[in-house]
Parts: sequence; C-alpha cells; structure tokens
Amino acid sequence: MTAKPKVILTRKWPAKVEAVMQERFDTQLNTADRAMSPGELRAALNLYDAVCPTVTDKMGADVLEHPARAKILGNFGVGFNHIDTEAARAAGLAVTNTPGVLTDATADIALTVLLNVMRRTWEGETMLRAGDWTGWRPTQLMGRSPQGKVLGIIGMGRIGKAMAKRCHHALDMEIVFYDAFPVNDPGVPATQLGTVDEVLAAADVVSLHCPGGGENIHLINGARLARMKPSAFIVNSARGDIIDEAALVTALQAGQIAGAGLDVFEREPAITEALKGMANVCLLPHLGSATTETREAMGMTVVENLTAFFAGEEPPNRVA
Ligand code: 8YV
Repeated sequence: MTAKPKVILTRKWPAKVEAVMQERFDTQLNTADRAMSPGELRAALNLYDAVCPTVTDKMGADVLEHPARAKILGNFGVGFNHIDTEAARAAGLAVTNTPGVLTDATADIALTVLLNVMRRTWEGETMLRAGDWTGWRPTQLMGRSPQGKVLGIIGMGRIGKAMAKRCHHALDMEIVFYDAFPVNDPGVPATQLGTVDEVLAAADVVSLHCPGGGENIHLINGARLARMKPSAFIVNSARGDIIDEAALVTALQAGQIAGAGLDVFEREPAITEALKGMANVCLLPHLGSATTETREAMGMTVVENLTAFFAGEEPPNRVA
C-alpha cells in the first residue's frame, strides 16, 4: 500500500473537516492555531506534499523558492493575494482556492456593515450598553435610508452579484457597477459603467468586491475618495489593501464621505488607530466567511482539490 500524502494545515480548521483530512491524508493539524512564521512555512514546504495556507500566511517568493517536497498549496479561502502565484509557478507548485462556497456569507457581511453604518446600529448599541440611553427621542441617532439610493459595486463577480441581489431585492437600491470585463448577466437590473471613477461619483454606497493585491492595491486612494459624494458610504468586505487606509481616515475626518463599513484592513490584524475612535465607522474582524456552514464547506473544497491532485487529476479550483 502506498503511503498517504503528507499534508499540513497552517491553522486550526473546523473539527469536521480536520477529521476528513486525517482520514484521507497523513495530516498534521495546527491545534495551537498560531500563525506560522516564514521560516516554519519554508520548513513545511520541505516536509509535506501539500501545505494548506490561509490569509494569515504571507507566501512570497522568499518562502516559496525551491520547496524540496511540496507540490500543491491548497488555499483555505477564495482570495489568494497572500500567495505569490508567479513564485509558486516557478517553484512547480499548484495553487487551488475555494470559490463559490463563501459567496453568500461574504455578501451577508457586506450587507451587515452597510446597514450598520447607514442605520447607526453600532452607535446605538454602544450607547445602550454604556447605560447612556435615557429613552426614545424623535431625533435620536437618525441614520440614512438605503431605499432608492444608488449602490456602486466595484467587481461584479460572484460576491458582487450576491450583494447586488440583496440590495436590489431587499433594500430597493438602484445598482451601478464597474468590472474590468463586460458582465452580461449581473443577475438583477444593474448598469455597468466604464470606469471606477464614474461608479464612485454616482453611488450613495460603494461596495468593494474585487480581488486585492497587484493593480488593485490602493485602487481607492485619496483622489478617488474625493470623487465620492459627501453623503456616501464605503463598504469593504474584500481585501484591506484595496483602500489606502490613511487616505480613508483623512477623508472621514474631513467629512469628504459620510462613513465606512470595514470587514478587512490594510495591515491585519493591525487597524489604523484613528478609525477606532470614529462613530461613523463599523469595524469587523474579517468575518466575511465566518459561519460554521461556510468554513466547513471551504475546508471540504480544499479536501476535494487535494484529493483530485493526488489522484493525478486536475484539481477543480486551480488558480496557478
Ligand atoms: C477567509 C476570505 O476567511 O476567502 C477569502 O478570500 O477573505 C475569507 O473569507 C480567509 O481568506 C481565509 O483564508
């Protein structure tokens, strides 16, 4: 009997999926759930046939060059901008991701922060928990209604479309969007505009759903924030590096935009200190895909990719 492939998970995964992983492969778990250092990741590439990273593992060229053993990175997540795919390719490593299974969960979080900042729910809860609520008043914590407002989506992929669906059907919002490619079926009535700038100028809420890294780093910079309406909100559930966080703070302080709902940050887990003091900002700790159902489905997608790869078949979700 041939030995099972040796696999390492860089973080703790849902127990159900860890069990399947251990059944199928000779699997090393990370029960301590501590992020691995670049040195530990390099060592893992020399000891295991497959390494399964997450967004907390920066796998640049320094980590990826000349792995002695690993043949595949089974990324736990759809976004893979923490992996230098060119370096992976050069090192003969396949890379797979987990598209599709986290679409709804991530769009739900985008919707959550949209409603949170527009309706000032976090401000209300904070006031209440601090014992500062003295009773209902006609002018207390008046937010903004999403109904009839324009949602501008940047990146009309699976998650962008799921957000458009929610905002069109549940909130009666009008949808405009930018995507680098023509999108023939956005799923709901929506107008594709030619540039990011046009979307920013038209939108009452801008929601980011494009990949991070590469040319999207600081896609939303100071000049772009200045194109938004002073009454507009920005929502980011995609990747932190899409927004220049320092420029966002400046725009918020100057009242150039009305507020921001952020589930992701430029230097996670660090957060620009000034954001924490702002009442018109909703901050979540990268919860996009954080449901039991979704995280189990993400893990099972990695299992499927590794199973196909080690059976000599094409893994269903190869990205490099
Ligand atoms: C994941 C995500 O939790 O899949 C993604 O791209 O942003 C998150 O929902 C995280 O990236 C896991 O590695």
